[in-house]
Amino acid sequence: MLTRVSECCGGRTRTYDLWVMSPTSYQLLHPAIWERKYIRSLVQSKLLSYFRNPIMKHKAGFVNIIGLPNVGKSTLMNQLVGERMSIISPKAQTTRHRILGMVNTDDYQIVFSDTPGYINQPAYKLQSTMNDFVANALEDADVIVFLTDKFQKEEEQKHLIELIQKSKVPTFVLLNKIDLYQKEEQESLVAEWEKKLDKCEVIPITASSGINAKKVIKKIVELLPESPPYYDKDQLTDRNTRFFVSEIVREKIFLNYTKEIPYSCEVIVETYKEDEKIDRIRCLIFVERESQKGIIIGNKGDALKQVGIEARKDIEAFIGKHVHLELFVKVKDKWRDNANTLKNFGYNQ
Ligand SMILES: Nc1nc2c(ncn2[C@@H]2O[C@H](COP(=O)(O)OP(=O)(O)OP(=O)(O)O)[C@@H](O)[C@H]2O)c(=O)[nH]1
Ligand SMILES: [Mg+2]
Repeated sequence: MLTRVSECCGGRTRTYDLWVMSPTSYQLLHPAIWERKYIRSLVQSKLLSYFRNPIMKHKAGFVNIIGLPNVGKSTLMNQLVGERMSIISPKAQTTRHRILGMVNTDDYQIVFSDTPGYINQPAYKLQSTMNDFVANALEDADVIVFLTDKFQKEEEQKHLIELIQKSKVPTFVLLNKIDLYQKEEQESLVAEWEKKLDKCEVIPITASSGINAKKVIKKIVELLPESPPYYDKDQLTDRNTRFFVSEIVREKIFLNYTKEIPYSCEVIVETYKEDEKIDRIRCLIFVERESQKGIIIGNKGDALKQVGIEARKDIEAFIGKHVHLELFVKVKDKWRDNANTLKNFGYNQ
């Protein structure tokens, strides 16, 4: 008997096909074998466990990482996935998109979402769009991971705390950067968060070195629903190479320039040509004003050259191939507030 079982979760429907046989139909199929004591007991025990737990045991689900900017969300996702999926910088608001990273084993598939840091008072349409990614992440998760650290102000986390309190999705509070805490300080902060979000388990971690990362995975898997995988088991992310190339260039801009410059830049891969031994990539860096273009290029082009050298090295490591990288700078007036341009830049997912 083939049984189809469906259940709903966060707007998605999961369907399982189950083969369920009654003991009598099994006896009818194999009457001769049934007489043999050993095989009979084996079949009976298998069937018993099938009837006790008829749905397959594989687990899969969506785990969304949220928090204020700069708490270490991207560092955590990269650490858990074991790959450099998301770009990281010491500056706030580095991540601008929602990026999936998957952890696959024979028994489970965890689909992590790294999200932009929540911005309390968005000044640009770009930032409102980034906040929308966070709002969606609160709705379509099987498990939420709320990341915080001792440097975050109570007032700025208030809105996210309220959303978590209202949410029915199981949530972990991960207290990050414990490498920078005294033991007593860590203990008192854990106690404080256990009080503030009393339905959530609080786990202290160091995302950058992976302290307590295994514990986090174990706890998440316990909460995941039984489900077949959502993606191929050899898939690590939903994004293509062009996306990662543009993100790597953007990371180098975040690391090489100060003040408003990194925030005024967007990177687009204009052409990507794959030759046998080398990939030829041409990227456009958009800035908002002519004066910013001069700063990006630098004296005799030195600043842009440095970005190119650093980005090319990382892109080559990422794709495992030689790369010829060209960077061009263009002005796109007030792109951060232009809905159409934002859409063209991919801020509509
Ligand atoms: N000491 C220490 N630093 C960390 C740890 N985790 C992350 N960081 C640093 O914190 C800074 C921000 O890390 P990100 O992973 O970019 O933070 P984020 O939350 O993704 O930031 P946004 O993308 O801006 O929202 C970087 O300089 C990281 O190296 C940690 O466990 N310990
Ligand atoms: Mg980030």
